[in-house]
Amino acid sequence: MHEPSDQSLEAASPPRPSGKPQAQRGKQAQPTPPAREPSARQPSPRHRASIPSLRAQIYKSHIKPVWCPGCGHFGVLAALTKTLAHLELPPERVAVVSGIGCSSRLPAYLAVHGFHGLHGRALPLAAGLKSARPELTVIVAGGDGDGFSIGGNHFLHACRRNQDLTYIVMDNEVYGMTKGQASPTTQPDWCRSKLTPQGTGIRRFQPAAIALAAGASFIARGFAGAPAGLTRLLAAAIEHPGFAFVHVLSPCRTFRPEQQHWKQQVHPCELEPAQDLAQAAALMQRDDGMALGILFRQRIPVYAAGVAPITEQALRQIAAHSGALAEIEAELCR
Ligand SMILES: Cc1ncc(C[n+]2csc(CCOP(=O)(O)OP(=O)(O)O)c2C)c(N)n1
Ligand code: SF4
Repeated sequence: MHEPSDQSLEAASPPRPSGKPQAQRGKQAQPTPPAREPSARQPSPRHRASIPSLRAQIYKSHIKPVWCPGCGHFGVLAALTKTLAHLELPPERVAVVSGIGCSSRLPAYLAVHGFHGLHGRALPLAAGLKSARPELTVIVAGGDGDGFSIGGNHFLHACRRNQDLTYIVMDNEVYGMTKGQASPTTQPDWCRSKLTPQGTGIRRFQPAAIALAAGASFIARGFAGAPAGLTRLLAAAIEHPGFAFVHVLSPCRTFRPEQQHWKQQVHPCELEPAQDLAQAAALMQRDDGMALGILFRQRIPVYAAGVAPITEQALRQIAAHSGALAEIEAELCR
């Protein structure tokens, strides 16, 4: 896990405007950051309009992305740093957790806490982190391969658990990092991979509809090529109390060059965000996969895993059972 640099911590803790509601995730009572003396870095009111883009820089690490030129993931990185700046989240209060893939490199490029985990295992890692450190804003990032293939099981359960996490999936309908194999969201007749020269012939995974069916309380779709809209969606997702899933169409320039046409194909979602399941299900049925916006939003209880302190009594119970457990183990290993 890497930690935000001292410089970013220093630069990134502006006093929260007193009237602003505590919009941070976690919604637990949070200590107010100590007031800071005005510093030379604070712009004059005359320059205030440029604050978001200037401040977004402090969330970027010194590491230069190794993504191919034109990769959609650049747009997601830019939108995310702008979102963090817009929400005025101090870097030391944010953690970005990922799995493996080009998209999963995201934490390295951010100056917030980061954990680059195992393929498909970002969500359970993030669930553990959020349970142990509920005051953190925990953002999970990865690709369609990472999240819907090897990590598909975790996706379903994260949706239904409704823990306060934001999950950004950068969907390019391909495994970019391993040189272009079909992923669960690839069209069945896509035959440009040597592994599937005649296509997979398998129906596509429908991320938004599956998230709805699995119980996600916030579902949105953004486009990496429209960073302003994506920034608004990410801000809404981070502020949503509960599991917020943001499906981002993020083209792979190298293995899916035809995705450059997505710019002409995306369109705004036709409806206000659906709030009841039947309305959302009807919207999903008509969804062409290119509609951008908040598709579903619902307030339901947020799962908050109280990390129960281990009591004396619990320890005694464990000790009492350990003899029996040892016997079972010996029986099984015989
Ligand atoms: C357990 C395991 N299986 C397979 C891999 C190989 N692998 C690394 S990244 C990846 C897929 C990445 O695709 P995606 O998540 O869609 O991200 P992208 O690279 O397209 O951004 C695979 C299969 C691995 N690292 N670990
Ligand atoms: S292979 Fe595709 S997903 Fe990976 S960095 Fe290159 S363009 Fe992006």
